[in-house]
Amino acid sequence: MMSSNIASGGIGAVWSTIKHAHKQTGVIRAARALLAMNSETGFDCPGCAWPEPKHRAKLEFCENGAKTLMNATTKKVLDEKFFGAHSIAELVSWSDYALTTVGRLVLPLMKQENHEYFKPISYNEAFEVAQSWFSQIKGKERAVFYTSGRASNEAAFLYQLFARCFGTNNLCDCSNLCHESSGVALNNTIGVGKGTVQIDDFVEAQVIFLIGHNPSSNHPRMLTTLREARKNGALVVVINPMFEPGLKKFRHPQDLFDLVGPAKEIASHYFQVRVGGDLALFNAVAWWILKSANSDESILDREFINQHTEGFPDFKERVLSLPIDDLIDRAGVTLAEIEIIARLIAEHDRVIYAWGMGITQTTYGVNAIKAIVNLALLRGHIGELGAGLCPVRGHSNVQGNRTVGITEKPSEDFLHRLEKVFNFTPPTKHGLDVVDSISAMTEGQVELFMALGGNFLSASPDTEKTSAALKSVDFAINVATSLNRTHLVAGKNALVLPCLTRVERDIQSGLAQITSVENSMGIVHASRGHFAPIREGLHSEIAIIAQLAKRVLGPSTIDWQSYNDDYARIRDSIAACIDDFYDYNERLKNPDGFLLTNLCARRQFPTPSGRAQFFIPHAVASETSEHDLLLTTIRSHDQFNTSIYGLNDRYRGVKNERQVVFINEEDIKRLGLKAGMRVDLKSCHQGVLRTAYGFRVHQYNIKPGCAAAYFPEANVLVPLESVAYESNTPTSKLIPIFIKPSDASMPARSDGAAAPCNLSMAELAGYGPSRK
Ligand SMILES: Nc1nc2c(c(=O)[nH]1)N[C@H]1C(S)=C(S)[C@@H](COP(=O)(O)OP(=O)(O)OC[C@H]3O[C@@H](n4cnc5c(=O)[nH]c(N)nc54)[C@H](O)[C@@H]3O)O[C@H]1N2
Ligand SMILES: Nc1nc2c(c(=O)[nH]1)N[C@H]1C(S)=C(S)[C@@H](COP(=O)(O)OP(=O)(O)OC[C@H]3O[C@@H](n4cnc5c(=O)[nH]c(N)nc54)[C@H](O)[C@@H]3O)O[C@H]1N2
Ligand SMILES: [Mo]
Repeated sequence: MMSSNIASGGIGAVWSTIKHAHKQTGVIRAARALLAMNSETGFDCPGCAWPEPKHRAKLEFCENGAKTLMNATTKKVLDEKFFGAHSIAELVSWSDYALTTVGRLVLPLMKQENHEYFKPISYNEAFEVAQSWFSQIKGKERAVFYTSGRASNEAAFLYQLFARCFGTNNLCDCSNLCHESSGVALNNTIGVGKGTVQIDDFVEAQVIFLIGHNPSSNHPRMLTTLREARKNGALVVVINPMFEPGLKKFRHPQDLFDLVGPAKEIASHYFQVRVGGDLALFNAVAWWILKSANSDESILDREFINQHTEGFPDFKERVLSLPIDDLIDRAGVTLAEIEIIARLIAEHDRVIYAWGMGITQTTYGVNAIKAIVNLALLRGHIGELGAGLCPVRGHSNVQGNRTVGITEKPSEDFLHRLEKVFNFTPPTKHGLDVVDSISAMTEGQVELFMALGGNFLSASPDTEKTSAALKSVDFAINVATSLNRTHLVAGKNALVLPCLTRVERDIQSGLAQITSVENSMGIVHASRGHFAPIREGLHSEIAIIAQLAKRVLGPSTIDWQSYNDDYARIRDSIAACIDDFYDYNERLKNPDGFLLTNLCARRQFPTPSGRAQFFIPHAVASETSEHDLLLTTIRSHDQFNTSIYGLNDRYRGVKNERQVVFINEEDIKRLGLKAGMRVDLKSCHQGVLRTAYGFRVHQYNIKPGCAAAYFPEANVLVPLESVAYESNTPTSKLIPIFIKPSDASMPARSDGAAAPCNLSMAELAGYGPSRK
């Protein structure tokens, strides 16, 4: 069990950073890298999307950003000898940890059908091979282009232009698995799919909600912001089924006084909601506020509601008719707790609502976010200093990728602009998102898969189904910095094209190039490479896309080579297509970058009616089938998504392993289990049984009836067909499971195709005493 005096940050963070630096980069090179990162003339942290504060510390980084950076600046390379010595089949058997830490990709690689080894080739040979593959495709929509959120605005814009010139909108991305639910919910309510706050708002806020996210591991620099807010008297309210020790106490790792003094409290309030219970919880809070408003109207912001919103009367009527006992039962909290949360909202004018994956990756995730927006609208907590909505983004440029056109559902307006600026007819039919791409692959409708970064296989749900889907594709092209499972599995024939990382100098036609990114708060700023490339001749992502486009598209109205030679020209083209990027090159010279227009922050809502929409909740039918526990999948402190930097999860007390399942003491007893024992986890969806074998029971302070296991190890349990309504995001945070002690005769880890579910519900319940 965790100890209650664990604090996030502190000496532990410093020590962990040094240890990692020592293994990956060397301590001096690491120190140089850390000094350049997030400085005004350096590069953007390749980790998360949390913004830099206006007054930057000399060293502006966090432990986890530092680990991501160490991996990018490692001196270990995968050379000819490496690929001669290890077959693809052997590499597939390696753990994600081993693949992450073995070294950088520096050689273009080719896999040919039925060959056991990757063959190193030159970039030029690779482009020729790719050209011949593209020319064989029987239909343009039979190609899928995936993007992870680390590409710069310039690379992302060029990539979508290439895909659309080729003839498809199949531009799925990691957002489909991440904040898609936020985009959908915010677009439908306030008219813009982004947050409304700036970092300064946190310092002014009276109350800050942290809903379903764990900044102590995933956005550690946010803790510095929260600490400032606490100093100014703000209350920080956590809503999370797991007790996250790192959210309770914090020591700033770059502040000497903080390292030795008492740890600072972050969370002032902690509510342990049931997994998937957030929609019910926020509806119950709205119920309490509206009911109280019957006797005291002043707790509503009537002026805001009248001037800026639509749908209030229907909303009020519906919410007051909701069965409150049912809501609190689903939320797994008491009415007294609902009252405390409601009062925090009703009695304060400056409230920020921040949320993450705990909300977006659930069946009713879109509605849960709309229910959060309802609360902000009731109280006018939007577009005022210290108040607003804050979806906390993941990848460092995931928001920017969307802004510059990475989406399978482009707006008509954007396509018209592309047509006008580039003189070609872009496809108008909407493309495939991640889940639909996997289904299309399974049905034999995809011939070519290309990925600009990311790890499509391990990031997607239903690992075994996704693996089979990727294997069925004829051709796969992965542009990447380090080796991962997708590169080993995707495509009967495959290319892996290594590229520069953001931290390396990118020289084209003799000139050092800059790129740009957009952070979680809509600020676009420049990023400059600092280190010499790990290998001479290593191409940038932009160079790879431009060279590929030149060859695949042949004579074109677009001068791809000029984009390759000078990235400022790409920015000019972005500005020609998206008004908000006017004077892009000029404005990028400002060391703090520039802010994209956010109408909602000015209380202007670009919805069809010009008003923010109240969401009218439905009475929700039971969302889960029979189960032993509701499983959520989470990140450890030592990973960045599918890159596993270490095997510890410091704050949660896990050491040297990842096959663990977090269960409450009460449930361990109820299910006849013992802490420390190995168990198999089973999910059954639409008649298909999925199993994750051999997880160790870790007794933990998690909401009774709920369990947690790490992503990507538990992805095998997430059914491809189980998605959030409206956003089609896999429900990685809400998986009903059965659990039973491991059968020693079963394989130690999940390895086969999903077996048909030939057990009856009653037999399945035998996996442990059922809850009901
Ligand atoms: N170091 C590091 N930093 C990262 C990443 C990383 O892997 N490592 N990933 C990046 C990316 S792409 C993203 S999207 C973000 C992710 O950052 P987070 O959104 O923090 O992601 P998760 O670790 O998935 O955290 C989910 C949190 O939600 C809680 N939770 C689970 N289920 C529920 C639920 O039903 N309701 C509520 N209220 N809470 C729930 C979990 O207990 C956990 O604390 O971080 C980014 N930053
Ligand atoms: N069960 C479950 N599944 C989840 C989640 C969950 O919480 N639970 N979270 C989801 C979320 S929020 C996300 S965002 C996705 C993440 O999905 P992805 O973004 O696809 O996955 P990553 O692990 O971030 O991708 C890492 C790989 O990107 C490559 N890479 C790193 N830097 C660069 C670069 O600069 N350029 C290029 N070209 N390549 C680079 C490296 O090869 C590395 O192996 O996973 C999702 N999957
Ligand atoms: Mo993400």
